[in-house]
Amino acid sequence: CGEGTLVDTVQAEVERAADRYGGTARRNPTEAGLPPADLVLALTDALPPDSSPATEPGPPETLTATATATTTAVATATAQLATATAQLGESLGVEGFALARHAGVTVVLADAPAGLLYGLFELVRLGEAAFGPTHPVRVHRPVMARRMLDHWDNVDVHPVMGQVERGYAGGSIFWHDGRPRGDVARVTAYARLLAACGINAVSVNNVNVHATEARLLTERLDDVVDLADLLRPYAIRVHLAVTFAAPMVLGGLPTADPLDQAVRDWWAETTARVYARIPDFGGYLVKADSEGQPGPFSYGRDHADGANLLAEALAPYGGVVHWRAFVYNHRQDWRDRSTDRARAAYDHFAPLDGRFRDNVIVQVKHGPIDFQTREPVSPVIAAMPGTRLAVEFQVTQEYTGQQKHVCYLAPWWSEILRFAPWGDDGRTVADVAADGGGLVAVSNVGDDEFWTGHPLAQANLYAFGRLCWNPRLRPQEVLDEWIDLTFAPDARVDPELLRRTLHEIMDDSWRTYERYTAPLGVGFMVRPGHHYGPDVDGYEYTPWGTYHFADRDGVGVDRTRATGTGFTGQYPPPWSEQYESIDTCPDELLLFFHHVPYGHLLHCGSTVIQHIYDTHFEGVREVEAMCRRWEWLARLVDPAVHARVTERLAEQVRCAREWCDQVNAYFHRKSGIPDAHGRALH
Ligand code: BDP
Repeated sequence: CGEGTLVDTVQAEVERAADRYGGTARRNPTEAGLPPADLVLALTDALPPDSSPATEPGPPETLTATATATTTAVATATAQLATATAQLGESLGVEGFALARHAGVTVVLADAPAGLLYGLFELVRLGEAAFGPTHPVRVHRPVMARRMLDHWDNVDVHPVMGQVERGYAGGSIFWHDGRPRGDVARVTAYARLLAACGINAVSVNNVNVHATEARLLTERLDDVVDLADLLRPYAIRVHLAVTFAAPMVLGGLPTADPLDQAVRDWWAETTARVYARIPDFGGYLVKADSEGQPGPFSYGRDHADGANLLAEALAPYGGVVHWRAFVYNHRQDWRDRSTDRARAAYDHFAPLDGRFRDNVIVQVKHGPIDFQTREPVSPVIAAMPGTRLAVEFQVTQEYTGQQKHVCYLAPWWSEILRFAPWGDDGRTVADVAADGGGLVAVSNVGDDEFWTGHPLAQANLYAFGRLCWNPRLRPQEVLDEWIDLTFAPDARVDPELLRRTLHEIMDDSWRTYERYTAPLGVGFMVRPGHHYGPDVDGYEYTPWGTYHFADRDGVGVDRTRATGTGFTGQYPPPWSEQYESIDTCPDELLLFFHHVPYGHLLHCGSTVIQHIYDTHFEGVREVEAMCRRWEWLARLVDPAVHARVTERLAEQVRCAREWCDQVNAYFHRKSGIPDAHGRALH
């Protein structure tokens, strides 16, 4: 992103802060020596060559704020931090920074302007702690170079999906009824919010590319240019979801065959025009041959041919193509037990390992099916060592309560990121993403006054960005940060009570959600189409490939090599063995991998059927407790926030009871086994 613009952003932010705390802010002081200051943000003169062709590296910049410390103290503190950082022997990189406080001066040092921006937001997170007696030298660098949000926003209102596909926070902040929304203030505020979380890339339209959205690439490129201009000052690059059929639907060619020369020329010329207008354009995002989207299969080509076509066009400008691995047959015969949707991504992509160009990022959903509340990690993540992979999460709560339910997802993402596909001493999912294409998530933001519909769902957006920056952060500490940043100190009568109560409500809310919905990793059981609320058999006899196979004797999907679909064989050891055996398969994934009788004894000591009953009653009780806790906060949070959350919690209790009633009644009727504690199962 443009160097000059970024320094301006940091300067504006420093001025804002200085204003707020009664100080002054100065840029690149030319007076003799450094000015007196409490805070110095300085660029080293070791500016690395910028990857953006748009800008020339400028001279080192210094920004200072407030004026109490002496000039000598400023010079000493800055020099000390520079020396300490140099001694660490590692460069800060384009986005990293070092932070320390010495002799009454806090210094943020970066090699490039983006580092200053992130350093400033770290200062905001630290608050007073950054201005205490001392703060040791800390170097911060993002673990993931790519930290991306995908908007599933339609430009036109889609007749079924509306303005935002799977959006639960009102309309799009980018688009309205076929046109750009034009809300500059909102998009700028969003860019600032994302930069504060650490996000540096945004795809601005839905992966299901309909007619109007397709034209963003060509005749409606101006709309994208405008968004890029608003996001750039916060170090965010714009990406575009494109249709594979673009050469036909936009270019009038008779084919979109990736090996056809005219098609290649069309992509090259079109991409050149994009970069002429947006020199720091991030690249394309493609959903191909999936759920009705066009792709290379129509021409007898594979996904490497398809992805490489776009990569070739983007390569001269340093752009990338995010090519999604979410490819499966959504028209399967539910009677045919040999087709397993869980296998699909691996079956399509693993054989192509090594064939993708360097600037292709294969974007893999974290689980093999589709963003369920519980799934094993996708085996694709361990199967493509010769390919850059990005792991995709879903911040928007399609399957996790649609921002009507409290469901803090960071514990779930953290579990996934720490998972070691090759066994405990091997690399983790986070390592694979860090070495490859980073992390991507579907955004949960809309034009709602609280941004995310449910005010507590903001924590998921924040946590995603923070886990991209550092996947080893603990979800509770991320929640602490979010609480501190979200609830202004003056609004808090009792900050400790607020913090403790929010932790009690949110820390375990993902597991609570899991308890009252589909059991033991079996997934779905949601109402077809919109995916909210329970419908145990809703998908059971449909072509979508999401089944639980419950009958009078048992439930679950046999994905073993011995007797099932063979999916367990897609994992490397030890997981291929661990999941294959009913004795070693973790309880929480039992029904994902095995079909078992209701009386099967889990490791936790309960039978499957009793576990279903118990967890569903427990889940409802936990939501009821959340409601009581939230009531205590009536005096501590903004009344409008309190009212919105209260209203959503009422719906969550209603919906949790409905889940509990339907799931328990369903399995009671199927199995005929009563509850060991004699509770009514309806
Ligand atoms: C599913 C959503 C659907 C998306 C699809 C995707 O239901 O709306 O288009 O994922 O990721 O979860 O492409």
